[in-house]
Amino acid sequence: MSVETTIEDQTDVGEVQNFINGEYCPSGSKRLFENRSPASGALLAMVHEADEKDVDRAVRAARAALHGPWGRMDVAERAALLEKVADEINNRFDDFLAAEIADTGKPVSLASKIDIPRGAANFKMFTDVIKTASTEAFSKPVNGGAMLNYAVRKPLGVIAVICPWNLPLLLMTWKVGPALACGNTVVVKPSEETPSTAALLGEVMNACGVPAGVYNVVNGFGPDSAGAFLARHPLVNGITFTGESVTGEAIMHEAAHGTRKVSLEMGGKNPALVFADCDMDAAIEGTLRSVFANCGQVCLGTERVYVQRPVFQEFLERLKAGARTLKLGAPDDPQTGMGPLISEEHKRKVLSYYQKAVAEGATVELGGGVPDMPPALRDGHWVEPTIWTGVDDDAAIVREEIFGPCCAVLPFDDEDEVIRRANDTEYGLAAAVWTRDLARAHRVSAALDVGICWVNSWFLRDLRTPFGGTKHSGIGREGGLHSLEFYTELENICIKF
Ligand code: NAD
Ligand code: 6OD
Repeated sequence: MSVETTIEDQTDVGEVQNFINGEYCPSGSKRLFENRSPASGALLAMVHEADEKDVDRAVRAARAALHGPWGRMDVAERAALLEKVADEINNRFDDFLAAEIADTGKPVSLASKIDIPRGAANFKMFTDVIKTASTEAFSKPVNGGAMLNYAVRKPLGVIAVICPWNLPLLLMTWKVGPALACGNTVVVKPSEETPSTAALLGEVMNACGVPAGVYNVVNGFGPDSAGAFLARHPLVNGITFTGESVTGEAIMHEAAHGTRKVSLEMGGKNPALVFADCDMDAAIEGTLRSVFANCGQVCLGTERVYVQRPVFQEFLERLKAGARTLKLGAPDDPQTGMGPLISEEHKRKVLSYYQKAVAEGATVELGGGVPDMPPALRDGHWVEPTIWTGVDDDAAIVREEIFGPCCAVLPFDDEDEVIRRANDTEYGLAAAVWTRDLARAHRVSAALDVGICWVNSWFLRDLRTPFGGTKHSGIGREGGLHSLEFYTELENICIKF
């Protein structure tokens, strides 16, 4: 990503266009930017950057679609169409898989189990929810007659969906699925790093007969580009965002103009709490996944691991041994266990923390540098899985979100102490607690200031349950009925009779 050029400069590399009103459209300004493989640095495609007029056309197409056939469909018709979309994603599983692993560099073993199946499931699950969603009704006598109050659920309107690069299809459909199920129309702004699966979904929408203008995609960057143009567009009724906390704050600021609704899913600095009574095999397996899955680029991932002193050394040795077995390699190799970071810029950020750790006096238990990759992958954004000990709670690597394959392992003595230290952060997204003591599991999980707390697991979730963060990790909850709350307006109708 990043080098800008124009349409006239192009040779024979593939292109990713915007998708507006059911058609693929070139950039109005003729500006293109590169999409490169994070694994090899190879040029994958040139992406058409939407200018302000393109974004305006997309938003207006979305607004018009609210009043076309889409707006006249009942819930059952809409749900049937979205179920077709889910099926068609599964029919084109290999296309989505290839696009996702090319854009992100993530291993095929991960994307084929998590990203693409969830991309389809997000449409199915929310159609199930909307088909059975009810509203309240109250009737009572009044002045010799009666009144009936009931609520009707209406779409919010045009939804701006602004997405990150770490789980592109999964996190985009997590918002587009419920938004469409509720009868809204959407304009999606994928991350500039990962434009391909959002573009591919346009083909699926057309193939399934989703009316033009219901699903639109504009490509580009954040400030002074498609992201900012979309967030400030006055015809956008709600903005749903996943990404960095600082970006979420800027978007919330924009949303204040015109009093638009926002849902923000943002950063984290998530703790794992490993008690001496845990099932050690499960704690090691879960923590290896929560630290290193997707090269540490999961918002729910663990970057602080608190381990009770009696099992500290055993846990550390086993975590290191497990991390040593992670095979770094090409995304399409089924044996690959860990891919690269998303970009050169992100690699610089992660490596700056690797250096800071040393400067802060950390003991580098594992990794801490750049791996020696085979020639075909040398221009990718590779870093080593890294584990530190010997740092205080106020070290930068313990306080700031790194979003890389690394964690600090810190000893603790008792429950109250570890709860206090786990909560001592500006973030509040997720936590994992490893213990066999049921009473402790209930006590500790309830005491943690987070949106989701796993006990003896990680990344396991029923999609009908609330998802979101506290403090700087976000505002609002999505998932199941909670998504319906965000993507709809409730109107109270009061009838006197
Ligand atoms: P980012 O904030 O840099 O970008 C996210 C999106 O916002 C991109 O599409 C970007 O182009 C756009 N954007 C940037 N500035 C904008 C602006 N001023 N106006 C409008 N749009 C703008 O985030 P990222 O680097 O893509 O993702 C990594 C971050 O996302 C990490 O902090 C991670 O914790 C967080 N994240 C959170 C969750 C969650 O559910 N809480 C999930 C995944 C990722
Ligand atoms: O599983 C989900 O629905 C979800 N929102 C996951 C977020 C992962 C963050 O990187």
